[in-house]
Amino acid sequence: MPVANTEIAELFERYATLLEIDGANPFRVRAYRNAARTLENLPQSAVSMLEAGEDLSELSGIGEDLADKIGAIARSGRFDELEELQDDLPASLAEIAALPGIGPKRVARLYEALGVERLDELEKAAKDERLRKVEGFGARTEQKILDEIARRAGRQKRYRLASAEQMAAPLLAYLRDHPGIKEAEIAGSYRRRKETVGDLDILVTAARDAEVMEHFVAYDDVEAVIAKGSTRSTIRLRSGLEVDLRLVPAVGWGAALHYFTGAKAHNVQTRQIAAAKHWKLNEYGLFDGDERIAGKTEEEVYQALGLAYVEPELREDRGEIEAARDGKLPELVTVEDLKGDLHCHTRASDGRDDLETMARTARERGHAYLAISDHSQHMRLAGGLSAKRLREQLRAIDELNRGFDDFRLLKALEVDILEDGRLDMDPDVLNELDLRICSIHDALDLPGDKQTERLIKAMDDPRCNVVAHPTGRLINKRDPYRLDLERVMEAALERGCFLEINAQPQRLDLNDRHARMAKEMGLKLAISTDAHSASGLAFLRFGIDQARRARLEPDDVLNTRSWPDLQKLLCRN
Ligand code: DGT
Ligand code: CA
Ligand code: CA
Ligand code: ZN
Repeated sequence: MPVANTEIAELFERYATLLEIDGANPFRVRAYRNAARTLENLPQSAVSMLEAGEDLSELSGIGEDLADKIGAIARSGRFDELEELQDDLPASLAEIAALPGIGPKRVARLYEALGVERLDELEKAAKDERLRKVEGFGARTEQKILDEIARRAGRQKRYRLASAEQMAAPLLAYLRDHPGIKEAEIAGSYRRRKETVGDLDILVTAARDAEVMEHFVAYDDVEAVIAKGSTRSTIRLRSGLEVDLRLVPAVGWGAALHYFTGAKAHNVQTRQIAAAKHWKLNEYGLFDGDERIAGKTEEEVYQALGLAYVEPELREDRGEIEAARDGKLPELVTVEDLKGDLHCHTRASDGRDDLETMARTARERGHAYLAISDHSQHMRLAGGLSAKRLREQLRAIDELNRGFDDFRLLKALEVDILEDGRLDMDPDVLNELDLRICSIHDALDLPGDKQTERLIKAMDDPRCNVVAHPTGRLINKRDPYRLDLERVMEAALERGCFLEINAQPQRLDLNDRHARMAKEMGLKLAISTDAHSASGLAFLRFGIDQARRARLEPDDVLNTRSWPDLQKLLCRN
């Protein structure tokens, strides 16, 4: 049964939160959190690993007990312990704990002091100014909570691209497996690689039409069949994600793929170009009266309209039509262009694997280099490195590098930018590194001008090379901090610093619009995984997705270069 890793991770996360509210043993709480994180960072689906007979307890952070629980969830789609706990503690408490600035301890306090169990009760308590009377809450928290509740109410659920992919890939394989189905592709925002998707739009052509829809609605993971027709059906998966399936004639495959890939605003443009030639473009083809001009392939449709082929990632009506007409489309960067990865963690801080495993895996992935950038000591909870521990790591890196002739570990550090803009490491030690990744992890709610100055001050230090996850946002979880990104980019450009596209599926930071802004200013970017395990090194392609949406070409990306060339570029003097 295809339960996505992220779904299991969410169950564990919710369980950990409820345990914490319940005052359970912190080690137990942490075990579930760690397992959730391992699952989130796992590139293969845990369920398919189980099906292949693999032993999940070999994954770090997952013991036999947790491996059994994952197996049980995979079989039943349910997590019994969570359901039992929810008999005693209202599940809605976990929802409240997830609000920014609250957390499990404060939920317990609210529950005891005011009997607040649900979001609507919390909202009422905040509106009645009763919250501020509880220890640890003030008028400001009250307002923050009200803002957040209002924001959530106005938002339909959108799924992170990587989560959608974990649900889409097995479904697509299932469809392609059917002997009557010839072609099957996912169109829509998914094909455009948008950072979140609202629903999946699948197109198929078939030899035996009648069987297609039966096969589709018989899929294991279906929670509800919303509509079932002869050419179109809609289902809802257990995660809540909806999927549209359309059966289209092969002769119009390209036109349908174009139409349902969108975006709508792009389609409006292409339809107008057709109309100006007195033609008609729709999901069945491109027509001159009754005569079909094109429609079998997308390439054919673009060509007939006098346009170069536009990659799906660019189809957002952000100038791509004009570029396609004038032959000025960018040669988009691909994952094969990347020569290495410039940000990752090992066990020395909060990563899961050791240096050697990270190195071996990166080399097997075809990387020529991997920068080891554990946290600096300001990140105490993440096991940040002191100067002494960093120097030990540098020696271990030298040792390992002696064993490679086609690969190199780069010496780096993810240095915390302190609240006053200083870097959290002795300058002499920083000078011993190949590069320095700098980032903000605390005081996220500074006013915009202060946060901007903090970042620019960090870049004033000639040792700063790359600013990691520059806006700090977490998709669907945390907004970016207040920041004048344009000023930051200008400052980076003046100083010979760079910014990052962090490829963690929950970060994608910079996002596509910001990355495009950088490109237009002439600022190059790193695409890095920020991997916290060897398997996390597979996430580069999610960074590439957003880079392509931002029109980035190989030259715009730092790590398309060999290490000697990159080294020259990083040199700030
Ligand atoms: P989503 O699902 O919110 O992430 O975004 P999309 O882009 O996948 O949008 P969706 O699922 O509503 O529709 C899929 C594609 O179908 C959309 O990108 C363009 C096309 N489409 C849907 N409705 C219309 C329409 O009314 N006019 C035109 N021209 N195209 C449409
Ligand atoms: Ca869609
Ligand atoms: Ca749709
Ligand atoms: Zn990091």
